[in-house]
Amino acid sequence: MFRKNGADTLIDLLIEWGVDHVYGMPGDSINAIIEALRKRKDKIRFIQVRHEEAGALAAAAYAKLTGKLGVCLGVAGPGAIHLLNGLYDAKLDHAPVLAIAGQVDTAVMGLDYFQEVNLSRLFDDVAVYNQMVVSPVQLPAVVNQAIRTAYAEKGVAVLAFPGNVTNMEMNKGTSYTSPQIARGKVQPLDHDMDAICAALNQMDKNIVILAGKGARGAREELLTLAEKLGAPIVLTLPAKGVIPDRHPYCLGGLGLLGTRAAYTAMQEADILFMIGTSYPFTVYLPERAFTIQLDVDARQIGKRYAVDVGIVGEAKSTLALLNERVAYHESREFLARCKANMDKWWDKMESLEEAEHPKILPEYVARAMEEMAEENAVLSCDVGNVTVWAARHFRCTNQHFILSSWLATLGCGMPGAIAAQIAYPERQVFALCGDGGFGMMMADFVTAVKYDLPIIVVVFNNQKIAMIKFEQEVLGNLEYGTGLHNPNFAAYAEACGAMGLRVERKEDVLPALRKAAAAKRPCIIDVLVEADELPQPPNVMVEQAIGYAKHLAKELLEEGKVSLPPILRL
Ligand SMILES: Cc1ncc(C[n+]2csc(CCOP(=O)(O)OP(=O)(O)O)c2C)c(N)n1
Ligand SMILES: [Mg+2]
Repeated sequence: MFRKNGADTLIDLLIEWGVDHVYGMPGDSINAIIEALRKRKDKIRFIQVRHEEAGALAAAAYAKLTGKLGVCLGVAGPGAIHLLNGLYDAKLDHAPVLAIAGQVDTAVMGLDYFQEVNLSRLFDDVAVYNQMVVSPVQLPAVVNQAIRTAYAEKGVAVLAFPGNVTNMEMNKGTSYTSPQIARGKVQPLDHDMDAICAALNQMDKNIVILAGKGARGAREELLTLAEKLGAPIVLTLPAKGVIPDRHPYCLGGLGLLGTRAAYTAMQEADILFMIGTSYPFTVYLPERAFTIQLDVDARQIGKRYAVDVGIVGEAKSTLALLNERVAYHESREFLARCKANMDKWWDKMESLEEAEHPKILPEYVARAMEEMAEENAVLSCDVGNVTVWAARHFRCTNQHFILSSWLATLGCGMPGAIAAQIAYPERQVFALCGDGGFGMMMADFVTAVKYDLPIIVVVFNNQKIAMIKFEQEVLGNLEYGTGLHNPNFAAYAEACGAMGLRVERKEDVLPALRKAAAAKRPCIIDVLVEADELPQPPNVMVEQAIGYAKHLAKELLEEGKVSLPPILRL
């Protein structure tokens, strides 16, 4: 009679945990796992990727979007190594992911065998749970514990399976634990609530709310609080979309990619209320303000910035409690000033988007995407200047915006879109990529084609890694190593069996987006955009100005010419 082996049991357990797809590339040490996936393909889909990094990035993005476990798979040695970057993305963004890696057979382990890599060491830093499964007896409990830990610690669990273990028959005496995790609610202490209320109930103070990703899902509570306090809300980039960008209380983002209004509000804040964020760029926070920090994770409170009152709790339920207790602040003067600043900012952004220019301006492309994106679209954003255009010129209403927030790994955009389309087959999904970022993972565009995922990849093609060019210039250096030799990405899309649209004129941007959206098939829109458009910071720091001046002087001395950016329109 057919008895289940280790691989069958692993896949059964994944199904019991509600995992409905796995990203990976088959091979040697994981052949038994692939066979087990094949046998259960009615319940769990195997998404074969062309590079394991794309699989791991997609698993991370899936977990960020849905809160559910993302799962990826790679063979011993090279496959496992390829997973690493995507796993770090999950680690840094606190996304629950399970990585399954093959390993050489136990008979040859420790003998520098073909494709043998010390996986326990390789994954040591990235994983919250990191085990090699050496016997079928241990397998079910360890698989369950790995997944439980990934959920409980919102991190990466790694399981390495020697090929022979996945082939072993399950023993009769194996103990089966439960594939489940208990969930609780993190609630603040009364005493901490009293302290926050006392601080927030002081009248005539300028209160600024800085909301992060932890505030996702708490839109209503956040807006009620802001309304009661007369406090503007600044959003960190991972929290983009938590409240609509054009909401009268919203001051957009903070920092290099942020808005001038948010910068000014921080300078004027008497009280800063940080909610669900461990914002890293502390130079943009007030020099001195009474600071309250609310986070579900006590380790984040006071980590990088002096905090006067820390409070542990979930954003939604804690803000609901708080809203019952905070007093209504009559004064709207600070809020009105912030809003006026924000109106000015939006006017500037609109003038950048609409500016006449011989080439297509990237700001215009982001705005055109905003115009035609559906309310519940998912935007998966890559890293580079393209992040600035998306942050500032795509005003979210209800769209879900994801990116590699903390690792900021180039190439995350397209795998994120693949995961989004798998998670939400009915929703419109865009990847916003620079040519550098897309180029890193472009092999996996065929994965979208293979699995009929109608993602729309918009490539902001400036034939440069433009963000780095800008960094070089503000450091006072000359541009070096930043040019890209690109293929025609639209032709590439066609060669992959998808739709490809190359856009060289501004008036063709919107029609191309509409055509792509109507086609409901995978598509690349290759938009040739102005390369020298500067992502101006909201406030130019003295060192940046000096650096830029040095760069111009060097250009003049070493190259005999100065290439001023098209227009410094801000
Ligand atoms: C894996 C990785 N390598 C390098 C970087 C450094 N980096 C950040 S942005 C960037 C350039 C992005 O270029 P592109 O995708 O063309 O976008 P653009 O800035 O031109 O809009 C680079 C190289 C990174 N973040 N990740
Ligand atoms: Mg580029």
